[in-house]
Amino acid sequence: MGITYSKKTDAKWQNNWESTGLYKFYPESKKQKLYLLEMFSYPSGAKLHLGHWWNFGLSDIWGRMKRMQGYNVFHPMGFDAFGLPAENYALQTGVHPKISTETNIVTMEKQLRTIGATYDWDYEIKTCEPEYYKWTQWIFLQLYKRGLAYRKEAPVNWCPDCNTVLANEQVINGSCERCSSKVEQKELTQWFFKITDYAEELLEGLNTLNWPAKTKAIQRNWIGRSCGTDVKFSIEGFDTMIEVYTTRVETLMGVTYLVLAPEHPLVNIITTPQQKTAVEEYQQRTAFLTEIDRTSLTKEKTGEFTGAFCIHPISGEKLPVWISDYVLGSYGTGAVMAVPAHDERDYGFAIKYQLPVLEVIKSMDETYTTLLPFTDKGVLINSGVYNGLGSEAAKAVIAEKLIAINKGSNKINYRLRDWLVSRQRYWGAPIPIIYCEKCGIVPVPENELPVELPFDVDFVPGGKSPLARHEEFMHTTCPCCKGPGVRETDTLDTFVCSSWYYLRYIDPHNVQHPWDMRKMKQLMSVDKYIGGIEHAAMHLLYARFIYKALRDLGYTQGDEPFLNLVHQGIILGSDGQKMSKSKGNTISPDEYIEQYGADVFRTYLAFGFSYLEGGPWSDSGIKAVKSFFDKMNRIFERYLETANSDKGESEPALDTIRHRTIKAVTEDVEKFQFNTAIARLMEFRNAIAEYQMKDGRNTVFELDILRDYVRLLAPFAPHYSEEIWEMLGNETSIFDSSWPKYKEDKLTSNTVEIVIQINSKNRCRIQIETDVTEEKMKNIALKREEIVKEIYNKTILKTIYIKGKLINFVVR
Ligand code: ANZ
Ligand code: ZN
Repeated sequence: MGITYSKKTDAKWQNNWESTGLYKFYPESKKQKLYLLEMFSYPSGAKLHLGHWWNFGLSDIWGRMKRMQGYNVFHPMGFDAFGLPAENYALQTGVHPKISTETNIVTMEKQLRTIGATYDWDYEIKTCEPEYYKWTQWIFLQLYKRGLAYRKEAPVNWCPDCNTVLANEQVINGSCERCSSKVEQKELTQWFFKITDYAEELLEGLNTLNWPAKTKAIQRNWIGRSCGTDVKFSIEGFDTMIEVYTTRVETLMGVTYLVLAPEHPLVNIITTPQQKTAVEEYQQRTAFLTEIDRTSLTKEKTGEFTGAFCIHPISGEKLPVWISDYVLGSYGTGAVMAVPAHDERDYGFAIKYQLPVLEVIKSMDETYTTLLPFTDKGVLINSGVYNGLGSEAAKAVIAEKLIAINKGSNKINYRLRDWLVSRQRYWGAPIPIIYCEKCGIVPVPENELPVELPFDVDFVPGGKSPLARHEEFMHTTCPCCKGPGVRETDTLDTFVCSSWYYLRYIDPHNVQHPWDMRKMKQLMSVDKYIGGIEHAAMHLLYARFIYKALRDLGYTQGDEPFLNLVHQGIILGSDGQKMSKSKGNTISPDEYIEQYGADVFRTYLAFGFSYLEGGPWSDSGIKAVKSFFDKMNRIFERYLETANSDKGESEPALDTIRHRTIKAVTEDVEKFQFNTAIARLMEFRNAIAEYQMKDGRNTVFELDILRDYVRLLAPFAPHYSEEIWEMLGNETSIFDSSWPKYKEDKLTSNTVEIVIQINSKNRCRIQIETDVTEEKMKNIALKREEIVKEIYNKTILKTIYIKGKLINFVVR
């Protein structure tokens, strides 16, 4: 009986799964829940591409194994449907974002089914639908009520091409992450979420998470906890003080000047009349620079003297006060004490403006000739009573002294900034706020949500939100005084939509509440979250913050949304570059599916690349995987041909391989090491085939071994495995059967491989019990076909048997 596998098999089983509801999630099930989540997909116009198969097809392998292991797997899918690409596409083509997005979603839903992934589509969500963004707006209002959403004028990153502000996280090396235009700085009134209130908890919580170390490091770095001291310097001729923030207070005696950020509020007060023009010009010149430009280490330092002097808190010395853009207004106190001998930036600045450089730390290592700036720890010199102290000790002693004389305090700063959530674009969730001349900022009452995004909008961006040109949307009545009001016309950053979608999946059709608390408690947290590492500093931090904020409002339980995180690697173009349409190096999976079927393609992806590392695309191994399928066909065909014959002897060696394979595949899939798992299955297949062909005839086979084989294969090749499973006489889905279990005592074999030689030449090998007697060994060997034909008509002169290794027949 011939077995064929093709895309027809795929369709047969996809239809079968759909009609039997195989992937329906049953919340009432008594089995242990397991929430498997892949990051949202973005409904782009393109057909399903390689990345989708890679992300969604392969994580499905893990999910299927878990299902067979007896978990009640919750595996939803949906669409992150708001955002700039659809809006920019609309600007190019005139197709309304709502229409293009909806069309794309329909195509993608259809295509995602062809991957054969186990989604329960009843739980699908789309963030651009009012049923969803009603609750995005609701979350905004909850945060607003608790003071966690606020509005302020602030210098923001402005992308001149996208015509919108960007969060710090969306600026990559000074450029817009979407369009790569150079980002500018602008003063604007914007909405922020107070993520900084959670800085410490977001940092601490990382210790509890089973996430890749690199990702935790990125988050730690982004949160940027810094432990230091605020130090006060009085200003000559003024009552106020300049407060600086330093992490190196032990260098206090080496301060030779102070630097304020150009936008520091004291600048205009203390600048002398002679320096006024120069200082103001400098302020104007630096106003549009972004933080990235300003903090660049390679950029030449610039600055101006204010004409003012301050007094060193311990030595009482007079120090000049300068301004420079390398000091940021938004970090620490916006002012630094410059120690040019021990800080790179201060050193560059001091050399350029010929300011004194005073060395106060020298290396512990006597043989070391100090090159300035010397930024390591060491021993204090030129520091009066502190001379001879080590850096660490001096830090404590000097800080104590400053505290005692009321000139200092210990301080913790974070690099993390509040999350800027307003965008001046059309295709997003409207911010549910009304401005009233009389009442000020008025939140839209919850029972009036959603604030619907109007359809008929001229969405050409012009610096203001396109919604500001929609009279009907804009003008409304104030919920407080019933007088005239104007709506907020900015929309929410799409990262707000994606910061809570995993909660809505749990209860996507609830019209009363964002989710049912009982269901939430039953399903949260996400047990395995899969997505790209590019989300390390944005989505993954935002979602953790929102989850914690909602917990404090009583809407979630537990402290973290995603306990386990896996980053898939990236499949690059065959040129080693990131795949992109503009580079013309994208790969379409369609031809491969057409030619080989979904399972060969899935298995090839899983086998040909490391899921966690990715790599450049090549299809050179796909034929080998196809032939692996052909070879698998043969072992099943042979079995089916002999299924009704009597059973042969069982083979302990094969049983050992079986149990070893079960163990290895289970462990590898658990770790997302799919490629090695498949290599094991290939070895197992070879062992089965060898056994079947032993003695040159079909050995009647134990069904048990084949059943285990197909079940181990099933997560990788779900359609093919269902087909085989059915042929083996099963009436229910293979995915309703259980995952094979190995027996510890079967892992070590009590068999050895013996080489059979004739006149010292290897002829064949056999597996045999370790304690086989020479007599039995000889009998078995002489019955092997390879040997029979060699000694036919010859005389055996001698037999040499080396226990556990070989048997050699000397013949003539
Ligand atoms: C004196 C000093 C001496 C410093 C020395 C460094 C080395 P982190 O770790 O990032 O917190 N600094 C403080 N506020 C700043 C601002 N608004 N803009 C730019 N730089 C600022 O770094 C803290 C250090 O960065 C502080 O310690 C300060 O320089 C500088 F040998 O103070 B230090
Ligand atoms: Zn009002």
